[in-house]
Amino acid sequence: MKRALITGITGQDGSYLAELLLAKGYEVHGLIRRASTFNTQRIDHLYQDPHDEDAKLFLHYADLGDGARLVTLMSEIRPDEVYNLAAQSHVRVSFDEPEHTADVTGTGTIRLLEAVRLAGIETRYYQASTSELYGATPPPQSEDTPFYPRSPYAAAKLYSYWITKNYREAYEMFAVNGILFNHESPRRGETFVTRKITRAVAAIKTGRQQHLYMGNIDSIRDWGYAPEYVEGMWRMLQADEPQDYVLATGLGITVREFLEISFSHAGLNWEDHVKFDERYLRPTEVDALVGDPAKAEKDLGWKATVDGRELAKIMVDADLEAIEHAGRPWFDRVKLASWGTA
Ligand code: NDP
Ligand code: GDR
Repeated sequence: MKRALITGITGQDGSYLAELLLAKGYEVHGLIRRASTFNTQRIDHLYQDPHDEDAKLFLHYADLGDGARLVTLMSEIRPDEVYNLAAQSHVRVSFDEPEHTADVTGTGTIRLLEAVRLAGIETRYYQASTSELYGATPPPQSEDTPFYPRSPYAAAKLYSYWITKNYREAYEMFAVNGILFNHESPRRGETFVTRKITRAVAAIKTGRQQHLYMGNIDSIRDWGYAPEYVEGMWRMLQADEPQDYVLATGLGITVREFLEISFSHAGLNWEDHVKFDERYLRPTEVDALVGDPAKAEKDLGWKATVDGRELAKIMVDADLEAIEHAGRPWFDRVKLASWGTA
């Protein structure tokens, strides 16, 4: 049985990846942050009593700011595969908290890579790199396109990209970067633009909200469907050689078009409800990201099947259903979980 360690398991991607690896028969270990309230909503449906002999999912308190803890856990768990998905991942917030973002999203990566090295284990390492690295470089963007980061978040991820590559070359580690374009789902964090829109559509449709305040709606993004992207992460670690790959759909649409599709899918006109608020603008914007995923398709047989237009409808339906059922859209059944070790 293979053993995997996922940082960021409580996030959108971490939850889908945990599902995927458990379905493949892995023993899965996830790092969670101690918080004053439960933060495991996205994985509560995967809960297994750790006293159960058949338990395959285990959670450990840790933070990417605590290098010693990472070394201890890496030595104890000795995973075959490590997926580093943890980050302060919000671009707008990174302008408000640049130092914290650098520490978690940048320096956190070297702490984890050092933990692998110091534990002296043979493991395959996945780094969650991003299309934000391309920043001001116009599309289409591929593995060969030069980087031009436009935010503290992207600059921190640039460090993580290069240090991952450096550990691959310096220590012959199987360490790869997945350069993933935006990917979304009903589990997407509520302050990213797609989910902000689809939640508002559901609230407006059901009479709970009147207006939606937005920033720059001219930017273009290549939005894909998160469950398909975690499959791509896994495939990168099963390859014969460690290489970096772009995952994208190849279709770019504007935020405005995502608004139009989402509102009209619910029988609404977006222009009746959307207002501008400059607080959602960024000091430097990334105007257009559209990926070229040809290498992943050729080498890994990976291809996105859901694009941004389809995704908007999936997410609106899920948020409408969530309101109807006053619950979480992605769970068939929610188990009462008590993960803590304390
Ligand atoms: P989320 O923001 O949904 O999840 C981030 C995860 O990181 C959460 O589990 C969070 O924990 C954890 N985390 C944050 N800070 C720390 C810390 N100091 N120590 C340990 N864990 C921490 O991100 P996504 O799932 O959307 O993305 C996964 C990764 O992929 C991120 O690195 C992101 O930057 C990157 N990425 C995402 C893309 C996307 O479109 N989704 C595209 C390209 C890259 P908690 O739940 O406690 O907050
Ligand atoms: P992004 O995602 O910055 O691409 O980073 P986000 O959804 O936050 O923004 C996409 C675009 O929408 C514009 N926008 C708004 N964005 C938000 N959040 N809120 C608004 O009100 C709003 N109005 C307009 C933004 O300006 C931007 O152009 C995401 C994150 O998941 C990163 O972690 C990841 O690396 C990249 O995708 C790829």
